Amino acid sequence: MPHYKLTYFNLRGRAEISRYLFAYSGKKYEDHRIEAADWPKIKPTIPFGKIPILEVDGVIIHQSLAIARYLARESGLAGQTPVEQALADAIVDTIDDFMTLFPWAEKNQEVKQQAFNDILTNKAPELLKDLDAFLGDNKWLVGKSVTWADFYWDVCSTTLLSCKPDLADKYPRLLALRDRVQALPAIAAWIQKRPKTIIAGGNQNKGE
Ligand SMILES: N[C@@H](CCC(=O)N[C@@H](CS)C(=O)NCC(=O)O)C(=O)O
Repeated sequence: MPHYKLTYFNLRGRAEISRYLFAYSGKKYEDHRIEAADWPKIKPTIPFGKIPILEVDGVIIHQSLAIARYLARESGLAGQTPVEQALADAIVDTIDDFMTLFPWAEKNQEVKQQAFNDILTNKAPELLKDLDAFLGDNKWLVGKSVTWADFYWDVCSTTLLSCKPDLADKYPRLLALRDRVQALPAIAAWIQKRPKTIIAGGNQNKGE
């Protein structure tokens, strides 16, 4: 098995989808978490200067979703057919488009909070309505078995619900999907044991 080293801040953020995929596949990896204070001296040593990165036997892969897609393919979680794979990719990109609307790195807390409130109140309902319609009464978002799209929904909605707990109350099917993902034994075990970290931009008093 290759030697895997995942580098990110001590946050769930853009690394958590890959941590879910490692947890589910049972592959061993180094969950390397760097301190924010050390970042300025580490940044210039990293190709493209952003994290997460995944080292696979020393080869550096950047971009969180390229990393996660690679791990999903390796673990049979990318979708069972080329069409399912495209649909899983599309759902991940749709959720990611929404997550990137938030000004995670904004320093002015008032501006940041206002932007978060605006997006959660005015833009989230459309995404949730569309995701709920896409899921329908199916067990998983794509095909007949769990894929990384279901994981991404759980990872991102955990962050969103921490910012606005009643966000998805109108969508019990989407909430039930979260429950199904979190009930997978390997995911349940990871959620139990993962470091309790803050959410950049969310409720900083809540250890998530
Ligand atoms: N699209 C990239 C975004 C990477 C990114 O912006 N990472 C942030 C942390 S979430 C980062 O490295 N920030 C520090 C910096 O830009 O110096 C991905 O998904 O990996």
